[in-house]
Amino acid sequence: MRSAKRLSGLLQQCRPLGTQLEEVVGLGGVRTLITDLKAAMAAKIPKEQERLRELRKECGPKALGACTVEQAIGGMRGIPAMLWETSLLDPEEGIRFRGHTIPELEEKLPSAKEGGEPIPEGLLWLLMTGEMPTVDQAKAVTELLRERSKVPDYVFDVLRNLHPNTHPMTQLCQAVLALQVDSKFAADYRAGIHKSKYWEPVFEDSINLIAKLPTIAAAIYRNTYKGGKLIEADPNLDWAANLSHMMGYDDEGCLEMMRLYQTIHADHEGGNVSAHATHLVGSALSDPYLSFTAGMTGLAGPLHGLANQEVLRWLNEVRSEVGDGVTKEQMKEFVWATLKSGKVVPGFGHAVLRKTDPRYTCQAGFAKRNMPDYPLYKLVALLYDVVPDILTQTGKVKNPWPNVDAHSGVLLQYYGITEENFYTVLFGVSRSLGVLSQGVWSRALGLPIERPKSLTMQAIEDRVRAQEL
Ligand code: AMX
Repeated sequence: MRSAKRLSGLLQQCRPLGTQLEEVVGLGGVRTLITDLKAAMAAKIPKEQERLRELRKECGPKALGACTVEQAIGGMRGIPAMLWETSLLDPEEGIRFRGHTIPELEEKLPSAKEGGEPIPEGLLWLLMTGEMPTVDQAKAVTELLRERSKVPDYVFDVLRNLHPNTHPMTQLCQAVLALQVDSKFAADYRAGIHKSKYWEPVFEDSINLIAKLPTIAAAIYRNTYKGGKLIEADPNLDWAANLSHMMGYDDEGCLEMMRLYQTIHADHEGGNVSAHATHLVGSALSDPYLSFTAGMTGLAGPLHGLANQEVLRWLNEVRSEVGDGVTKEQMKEFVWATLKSGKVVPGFGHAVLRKTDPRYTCQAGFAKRNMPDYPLYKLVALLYDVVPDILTQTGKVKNPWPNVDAHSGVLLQYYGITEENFYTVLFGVSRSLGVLSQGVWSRALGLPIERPKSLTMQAIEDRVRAQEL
């Protein structure tokens, strides 16, 4: 239980930030009603720093698990070797964001309208502070992001001057790198900021970047597919709905879909390529623009985020070969043909999950509610009946069930966003919420530069031989 002294310490932490404070002391301790996200973070950080210090002191030498030769060679699967606070993945149950499952988020996060889909601003509050936000707190994040959403002209210039065939994910990376000139962390570091304060400019950079990503993504979309005619943000819309609006999609259903899409793609613990790359590069004290770009170049790989583009391409191949009324038998043949040609079935399998991805289930639920007769939805539902059995028959696939990417394209296609090469950009915008929130905590907790040990084959052979003697 927190002492009165501790509580007053927390309040002192927040006061200098000029926030109107309203704390309620209940059985669970302090539930903050502060609507300023940075002040809420400032109130949380000292307690978590203390918790980590204790953990290190008390449990530092304890083992979390061993590393086998197979794991060292096999992409470090299952080695518990990273601290990641914003989410945790259970192989059977799927992701929990700060302890909450996806169905819980759908129920508890504030929405833009009564009974509507959650808004990602609420999730950002949850990821940053660990607390489920009130409606006012989520609204304050919407405001914060709106205030910082203006994208400088030089970013648009960079985008306009790229080769017209530049992939949208490459464009996203270039635009984020162009923004890096404004990094507050890089400037403060040059000026000699004390390490106990790193988290503050990292927080500012992260919020600035998250705020600008919808405008950047929409500009990439409009430049690449709509002749470069950009659409201004609507000051009455929230962060995700504005992304849809600036892309040119104002249908109420599409706004709701975008809110849900941007919420569920945000985080998937720390070991996946985009999260780990962001974390690794950030550990060298590269600022959030540099580290997020590293994450995005990883998300652009077809075994990771680009799979949602690949799923659509693959479904289009099915449709052009077999037509819309494809039967179960025809689908089976198509899946086997894909495998026999040495390719993966995109949207299926996972390095950690061993059941259907709850992000898939959530999107399937949205499709069932909003587009039950859409042929592509039916086609993806047919895949669910066919693919897992075939992947199981190969005898080597550890998880034959669909992942998040198997379903997202269906939702986007339904609302007219048909350009599948763009899909991973939408994934990337959402991913910023998770990896940048963790980035703030990594600096607040003073996590060190990452530097695992590597070995040559000779060194592995020598170590194993030495154990056998
Ligand atoms: N289709 C065909 N083969 C598959 C497969 C699939 N969907 N999933 C796994 N396999 C194969 C692997 O390629 C590997 O074959 P190999 O031994 O010949 O190299 C074997 O099964 C064992 O792999 P695994 O341990 O089950 O999976 P993994 O951890 O090595 O890889 C993943 C995980 C996601 C890369 C893999 O399942 C895959 O390639 N899936 C298709 C691409 C995809 O949907 N990616 C998106 C994942 C979610 C995300 O990050 N956004």
